[in-house]
Amino acid sequence: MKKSDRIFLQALAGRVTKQTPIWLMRQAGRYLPEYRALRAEAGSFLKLCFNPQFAVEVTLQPLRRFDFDAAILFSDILVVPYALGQELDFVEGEGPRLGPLDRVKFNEELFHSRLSPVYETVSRLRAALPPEKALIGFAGAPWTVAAYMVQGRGNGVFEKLQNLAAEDPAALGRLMDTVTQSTVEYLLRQIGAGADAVQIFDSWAGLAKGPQFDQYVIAPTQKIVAAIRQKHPDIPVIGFPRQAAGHTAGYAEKTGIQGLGLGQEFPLSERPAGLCIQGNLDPLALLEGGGRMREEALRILTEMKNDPFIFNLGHGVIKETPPEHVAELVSIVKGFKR
Ligand code: 1CP
Repeated sequence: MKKSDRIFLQALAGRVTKQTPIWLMRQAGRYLPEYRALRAEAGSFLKLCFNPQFAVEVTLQPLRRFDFDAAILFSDILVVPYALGQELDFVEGEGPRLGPLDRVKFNEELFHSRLSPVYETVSRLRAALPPEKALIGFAGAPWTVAAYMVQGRGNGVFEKLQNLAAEDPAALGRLMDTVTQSTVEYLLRQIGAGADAVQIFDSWAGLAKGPQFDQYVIAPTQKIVAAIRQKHPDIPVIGFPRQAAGHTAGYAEKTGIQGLGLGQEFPLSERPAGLCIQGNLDPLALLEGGGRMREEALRILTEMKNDPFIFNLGHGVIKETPPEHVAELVSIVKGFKR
């Protein structure tokens, strides 16, 4: 068994694999009772992220239940602002809260020392995973991370980010540069510790309008991809520019990514060519299960039959999702002959 035998990596290398590889965004998390138990034991979400023993266990939980082809490091995109010196707290039942921006600064030593438990988690994971399973590292894209940093929380609108872009683009540019530089460092360390691929989550790419899209979504992502390719030409990068709509093809072409994550709203018939596609099943179909889930999964599998493709959702697993639906989805995907 060689690394190149990992079916997930074959798809990213542009091969049409006999079976369709599958993993799910947020495959570790609150829909699993064993996650909720460990989360309670750890006491807080951040303690879970920064304790390698807990983080390894939570990452592996979904793979013990389901035949996924990849594990994704258990962490969060907001550990980067934290490592840059911004206060971070996850409020029970509400979500992340970040402190003021004035202390944010890239101090290389402090940054890596704060994130060292994450690197330790990655290296333990690679050692623990069976050879046929890939390990995905990740980070938020600079635009999405900056959105939380400027807004101080998630609200889906991020009006403070929009105001900063309009009123002080130079300040936003400096913040984006800091986040871009530190994200490169962070992903290179994850790769050094054993990540087989990395995903860049740009969950709020859809908020970048007109010329903002090239400036704030494509350009920083292109820099990150180029820096990774320079040091690790064999490590694929998956970009997930959620709700990028008409900007999606330009993103795929200009950033230099090997894999493109598509949300459920993106029509597969309009997918860009020349790279591996990932995603697209509506998380609500998985929540509902039964006939609707089967029909939608088979529609996607059939449409992607002759292309390099990784099965996934268009966004994360919803926390009310019954785990049995996930088991059934995996068996539908694995049973589909290409
Ligand atoms: O237990 C809990 O209460 C915490 C819930 C939770 C979990 C399970 C959060 C808080 N983060 C995570 C893990 C996580 N986050 C992973 C782990 C790996 C996996 O997928 O299994 C990943 C990849 C993320 C990435 C992430 N965090 C994104 C990008 C993907 C997406 O969902 O769009 C974003 C936007 C975040 C921020 C965040 N972290 C947590 C929450 C609730 C949020 C969203 C905040 C908001 O906008 O309201």
